[in-house]
Formats: sequence, C-alpha cells, structure tokens
Amino acid sequence: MSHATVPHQSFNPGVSSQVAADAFYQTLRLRRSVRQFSARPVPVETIRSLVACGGSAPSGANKQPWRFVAVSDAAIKRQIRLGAEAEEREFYERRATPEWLADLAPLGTDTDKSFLEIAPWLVVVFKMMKTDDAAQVYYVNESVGIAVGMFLAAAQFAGLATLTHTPSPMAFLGEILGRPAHERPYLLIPVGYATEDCRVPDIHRKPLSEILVER
Ligand code: IYR
Repeated sequence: MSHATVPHQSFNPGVSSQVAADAFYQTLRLRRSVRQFSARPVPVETIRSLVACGGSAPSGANKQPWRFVAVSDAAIKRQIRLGAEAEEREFYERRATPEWLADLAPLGTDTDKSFLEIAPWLVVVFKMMKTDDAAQVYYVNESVGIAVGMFLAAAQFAGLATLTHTPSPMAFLGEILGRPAHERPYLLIPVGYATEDCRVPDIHRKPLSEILVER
C-alpha cells in the first residue's frame, strides 16, 4: 500500500556534528533539578515554545499521546501545592520504605512544596490512554517520556530551571485540572528561574565509562 511522503529536511548545525553534540552537552550537563524558584515571570509565549519542542517528539504510530497543561493561575497553583503536600505527607510518614527514605536523604527533600506556588509555571504532563477520539495509542510511556525529555532539554537551552516532580499518587492533578478520564497524570514540571542563592545537592552523573558500552 502506498503512503503519502514529503521531502526530508535535514538540520545543518553549521559546525561538525562532534562540535554541535559537545556544545549541546555543555548546555545539558548544567541542568539540575531545582527546588528553589524565584517568582521572576516567564512569558506564556516561551512556555508555548517549550511545549512545541516537547510535542515535536516521535511517538508510537504518531499518536502523540500527551497533553501539557500549563498553569500560571495562583489559585490553581495553590490547590496543586496543597494536593501535592497531602500526598507527600502520606509518602514520607507512611508509604516510603526505609530504603527509599535513605536513598532520598542526599537530596534533602521533604513535604514542603512551597516552590509549587512560587514557580511562575507548573506544566502538568498527562499521558493519554486513548486519543481524544477514543482510538488506540501505542508505547505511551516511551512516547511521553521522550516528549518530556525534549521539553526539559528545551527549557535548559532557554536558560530556564525545571524540576521533574512526581507526587504520588497524582490523581488529584486530573481532578484539579478537570481532565478527562483518558488522560493520566505523568509528571508535574515547575518551570521558571532558580533563585540567586539556589543550592542543589552535591550529586553527580555517572561517567560515560559506566553508561556507555562500545562494541
Ligand atoms: N515525591 C517525593 C519524594 C521523592 C522521590 C524521588 I524517587 C525523588 O527523586 C525525589 C523525591 C518528593 O517530591 O519529595
């Protein structure tokens, strides 16, 4: 069976692929999960561009099974903070295993999620278990994970700070944001600028020798 095609447009970085790839790495390597956000605003146009970057991701059968809900409304941000803190209290006080709490200790995280009200934007990513027309979707977790990765990389490239936040369970997000049942909360991403005095945990990425096998 024939299928419609268009000419491929390749991207020319204008330098060698090695130079371009290393330059991008020098940008990405500075990305850290930030929990101290300033109230400095980010224009909605910037958020739209970041979501367009996320939405450029490949997906199973091109079903694009993601929805990005961008929240700047103070009252909704407060509701989200209260919902997240309620889940986190449950997590830290009951659900987390001792091993999990020990693993989190170097991050210094706790139940205080005040950043959810301070960051100018909360981008709540939903995965779609069906299309809006109730059709089948494929490789949803892979697809949405890739889209989020591209969103995070774009935010870093734009000089913005992000946090990949997973209060769990996240059902309260669908309720607060009035999302339909076929959309399931996937990740909550505060977006903005880090405070001037922001500090982050002294943790490190694995060296290439540990993550790359060349054969
Ligand atoms: N969701 C909790 C706990 C938490 C879990 C993991 I895994 C992290 O990498 C970081 C935090 C919280 O946000 O505090």
